[in-house]
Amino acid sequence: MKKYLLMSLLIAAAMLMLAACGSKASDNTNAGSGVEETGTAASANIVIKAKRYEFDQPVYKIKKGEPTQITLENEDGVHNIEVPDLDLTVNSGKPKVVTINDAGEYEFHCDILCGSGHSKMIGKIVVE
Ligand SMILES: [Cu+2]
Repeated sequence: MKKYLLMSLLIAAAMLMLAACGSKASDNTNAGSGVEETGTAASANIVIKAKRYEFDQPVYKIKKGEPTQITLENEDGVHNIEVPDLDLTVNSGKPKVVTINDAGEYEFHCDILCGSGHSKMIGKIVVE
């Protein structure tokens, strides 16, 4: 009887550990969102133009899995874009080539305190 109880405890503990590992693994994939910054040549590119206090488009589209150069141009003031869900920041004059492997909508914002309308500087990258 004692042996049976011990076995059940061991099995329960093993299941808990498996469950914990399983959720951790899926957290990691979400956090990374499959973005890779690559040194390879881009086969597509998008240009995001920023000025006080807006971006030139509400939505920018990127194809899933396609190396895409993201360029930020500041038309006035000093702005950048930060995409928290992709762990990605693009500064003016420093284009980045990224490959995003997970389709979805990724909100970005200006991450440089550029003035009174700073908090309105929000846009979206749609990956499909
Ligand atoms: Cu700003």
